[in-house]
Amino acid sequence: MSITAEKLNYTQTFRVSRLRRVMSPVLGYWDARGVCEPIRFMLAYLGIDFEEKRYTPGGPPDWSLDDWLKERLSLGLEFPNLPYYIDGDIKLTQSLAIMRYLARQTNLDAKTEEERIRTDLLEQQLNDMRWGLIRTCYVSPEDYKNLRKNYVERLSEQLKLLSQFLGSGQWLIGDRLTYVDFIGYETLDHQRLFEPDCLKEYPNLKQYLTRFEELPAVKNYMESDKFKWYPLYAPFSMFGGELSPNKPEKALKEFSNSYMDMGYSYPWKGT
Ligand SMILES: N[C@@H](CCC(=O)N[C@@H](CS)C(=O)NCC(=O)O)C(=O)O
Repeated sequence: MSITAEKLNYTQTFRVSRLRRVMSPVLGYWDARGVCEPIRFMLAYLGIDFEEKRYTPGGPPDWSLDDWLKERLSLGLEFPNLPYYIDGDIKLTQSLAIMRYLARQTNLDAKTEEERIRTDLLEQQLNDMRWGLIRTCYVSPEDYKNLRKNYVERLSEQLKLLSQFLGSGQWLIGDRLTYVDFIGYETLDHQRLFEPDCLKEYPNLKQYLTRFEELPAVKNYMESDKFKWYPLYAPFSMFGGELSPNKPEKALKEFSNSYMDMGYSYPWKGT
């Protein structure tokens, strides 16, 4: 009897679910949202139990990365990096590869050529956007002021294009939630935390974020102790690593490693 593609898929699915029964997958990243939170959201949405390993950077002035570096080469990762996702004998890094892997197994991937065109385009567009913000913030206090100003000037155009792309759709590729929506939510939420009024002219983007937050599994996750609004980024980032003026009340209570407590000042306050 020949092995059909269907059987192979069945075998692979069985193998993955068997491994999952034996041990939970492990997700490793810094104790921050960074580029990992879309994966955490996705796992919460899918109801996948996983073990979380959160690494903590040291304090100033050297911001030691030892907590991660001491394990970096011992995990059997082909390209050691954070985030990583270890699911039995599958050991992945690169956040987008991890998300695609999860999406393929759970119908959160694109199914038609038209959907693939949209997910590929969005995945890269959103990735550029989130790294644009990260690059603006991982700079010296002297450079930050101008970079922030330039970034905010360009942000509205980026949001306008995304708003047009979404149009009256429920989700980014249309009426079906896919893995790119998890990147979409995080990317837009980081922008509005950075520049609170930035979505004012784009009601469909605001509604999109609310729609995402109201997905029952997402809502449960965001109301649980597992979700942390802050830090978004490393403590040495000029934004998102500290007690932000825009921070929701819940996060204010939880935050324990404030940039300001370490004797640094907020560049945007001019202090
Ligand atoms: N393209 C990679 C970027 C990964 C990356 O830059 N990770 C940072 C945190 S955002 C890190 O600290 N990596 C640990 C390392 O380089 O050893 C992804 O999307 O996963």
